[in-house]
Amino acid sequence: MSDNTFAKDVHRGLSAPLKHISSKYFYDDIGSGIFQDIMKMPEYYPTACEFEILSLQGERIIDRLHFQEPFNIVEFGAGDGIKTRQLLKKLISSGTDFSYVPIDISKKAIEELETNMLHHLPGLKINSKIGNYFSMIEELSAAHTPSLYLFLGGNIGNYEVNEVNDLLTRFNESMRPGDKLLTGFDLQKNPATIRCAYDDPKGITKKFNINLLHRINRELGGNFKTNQFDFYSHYNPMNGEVRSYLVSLVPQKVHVQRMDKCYTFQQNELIWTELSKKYTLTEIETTARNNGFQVVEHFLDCKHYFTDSLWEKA
Ligand code: AVJ
Repeated sequence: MSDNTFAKDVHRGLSAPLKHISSKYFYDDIGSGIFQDIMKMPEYYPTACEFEILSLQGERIIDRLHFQEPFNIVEFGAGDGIKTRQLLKKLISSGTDFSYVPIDISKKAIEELETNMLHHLPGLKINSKIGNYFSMIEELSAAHTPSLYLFLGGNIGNYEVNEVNDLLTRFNESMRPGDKLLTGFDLQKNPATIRCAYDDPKGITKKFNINLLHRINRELGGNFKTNQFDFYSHYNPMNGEVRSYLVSLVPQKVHVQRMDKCYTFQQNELIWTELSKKYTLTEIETTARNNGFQVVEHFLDCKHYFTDSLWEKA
């Protein structure tokens, strides 16, 4: 991503009547490191749940693909790949002929993932792609190889309903009939459990959010005094939405060199940073149907906190 897009998005977000910065900007090198720490917190349950699903139910997921070999397993935004590895391990040990195709916009992320995967699974056929999801799906579809697309980790939770529909429609249009999509959705559950996952006692999630301001200081020459901002996260069990914010503790002005602009904050003014939507199984089924997919099966962890839902292009 070019710095210029970041500068434009920050400018637009901080000039809006309700200030906002997109959660996609959390993940610079430092932010990705803090996210690794979040995934290790006992309160942040989704990682362990999805690990359990892919470790214990990998064979059952594979059984429902009904693909002719060779096929592709295509992954969007693989991260460290530890969870995906559980699934790939099963396929390799059963001698299945497939290629693993991770797609990411970051060359560095792809190179690290490749090294790591090959270290653990030396027999893996890996065909990494650097670039945009949609153009890559089209390229893969043109080769007529059956494909399972992975969109794991609950990343879909960061999208608003209309964005989810746009994204899934575009995936669907680029896929071939019979291709499958496995998506991770965090499920609605005891609201207190969800609240603790996003408002942790050690303040790691706060640090993750404050890093956005550090990133603006580092990359765009901002002068945010980060100790003059707090973090606030709210779960609304009526609609399944966790929304997270930075809060300006005092009236203040912040200058950003790159844009040569000043942004004014009132006391207690918010910067909205993230949506982490929690779904019901019914909502997931409606979402699938509305975007041209048929649900094959939901694979839940034993606590029913999370699902990897397998869909087929109808
Ligand atoms: C990586 C988008 C799934 O929303 O749960 C973790 C990111 N934000 N804690 C999520 C996140 C705060 C995470 N996703």
